[in-house]
Amino acid sequence: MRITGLRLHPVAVADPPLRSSYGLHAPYALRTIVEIKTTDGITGFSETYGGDGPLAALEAARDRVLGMDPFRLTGLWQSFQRDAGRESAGVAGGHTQTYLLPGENPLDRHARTYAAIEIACLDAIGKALAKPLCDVVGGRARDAVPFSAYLFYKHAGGGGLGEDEREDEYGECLDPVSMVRQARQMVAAYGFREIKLKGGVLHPDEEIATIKVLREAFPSYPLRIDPNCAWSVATSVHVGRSLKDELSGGGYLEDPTATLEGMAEVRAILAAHGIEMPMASNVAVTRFADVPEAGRLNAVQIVLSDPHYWGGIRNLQYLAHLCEVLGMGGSMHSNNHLGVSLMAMAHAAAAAPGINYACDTHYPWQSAQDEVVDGGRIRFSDGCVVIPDKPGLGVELDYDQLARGGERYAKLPYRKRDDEAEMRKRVDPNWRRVLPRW
Ligand code: GKR
Ligand code: MG
Repeated sequence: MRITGLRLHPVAVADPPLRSSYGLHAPYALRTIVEIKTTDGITGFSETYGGDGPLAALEAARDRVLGMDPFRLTGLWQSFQRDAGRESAGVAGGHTQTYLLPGENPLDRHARTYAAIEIACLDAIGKALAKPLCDVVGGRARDAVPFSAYLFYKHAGGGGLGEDEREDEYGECLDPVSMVRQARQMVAAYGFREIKLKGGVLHPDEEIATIKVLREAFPSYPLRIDPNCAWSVATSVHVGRSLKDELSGGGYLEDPTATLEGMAEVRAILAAHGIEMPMASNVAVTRFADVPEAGRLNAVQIVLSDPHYWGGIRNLQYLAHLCEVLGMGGSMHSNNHLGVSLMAMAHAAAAAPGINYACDTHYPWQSAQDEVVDGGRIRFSDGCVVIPDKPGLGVELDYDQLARGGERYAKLPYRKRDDEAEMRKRVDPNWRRVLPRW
């Protein structure tokens, strides 16, 4: 089998005005749907970050993808690794780069591009062998993958612009009470059994109060909070001490502060107060080399993997295994995404036994109007995505929907996610991302 065609479909997906320490989500998130064709007449799909940067990187890979045998993934990975190696000397700032938005970090640019090709190849291989993708990469550890309810503080609005403005399903949520309403609504719709709150938006005491009311409303649910490094070490310790009971029992404190050293300090101070707080990260740990270092410093106990920027599904399996070897847990990070990406995440987690926490997903924030998967939105059953008994990822594309996504994309004036600019435009003209903010 050889790859004979590579098609890249940029799409725009309506997104509500969600807040984080990065700023504010724009009315549309950008994604790219990748399609490969093979000599056997098989089409493989994947979904990755959107906008000019990811598109140009994929376009630049066209020559090495065309003619390639989709089974020969190791060679492709090595060629991207060589590119990354050549560039690394020129990338200034090392780890400081990781505080950029996921999908914008130059350090994992090649891993992201490779991942988009790898997943499409694995989808094609699954179709060629008539096997689900997770079984092609060694077999599944689970048939159903649990996801968590990913709560966001948000302004009023459902995303989209003008005539394309969407219904505001969850309403404005800028205080603890409305957040409980959001959680109840999302749990009722999807059956999630774990909850993650995106923090770093309101004063930390308001966010502490939010977790406390969520605990009252969901007494048995593991709870997590992730302010994306918005807090100093002292504030992180304050939050950890205030929420020592609420975040125990399967929950965790995710990226409260910047750098592995900062995370290690928070963990050590909390331990000195008798609090064994599990710390998770998708910001301080973004490369394989970070994982042993995070263990050595005792900075991170749970690594959030992500096939989109950790170099695809097989690298995610290696990562989950490395975490197990080092005595760490595994979870999964998410950005805005459609069903192709959700299925890739589900297959990856199914085939990686070390992913032992419910995965994140932004999926509830997107709507059926934007879904490009044939047959519409992926369904959840009791908070899980069940691995379908279908080859590859188990989904086909709806090309009319894809074309609509492309039309929305063509009309947009921006080609890059910029939450800071959006925040200045819609909420506060003087807003800047400051770390730590509190
Ligand atoms: O969508 O604003 C967001 C999130 O903050 C996202 O960009 C993060 O990458 O979900 C992510 C996280 O866990 O850090
Ligand atoms: Mg995070």
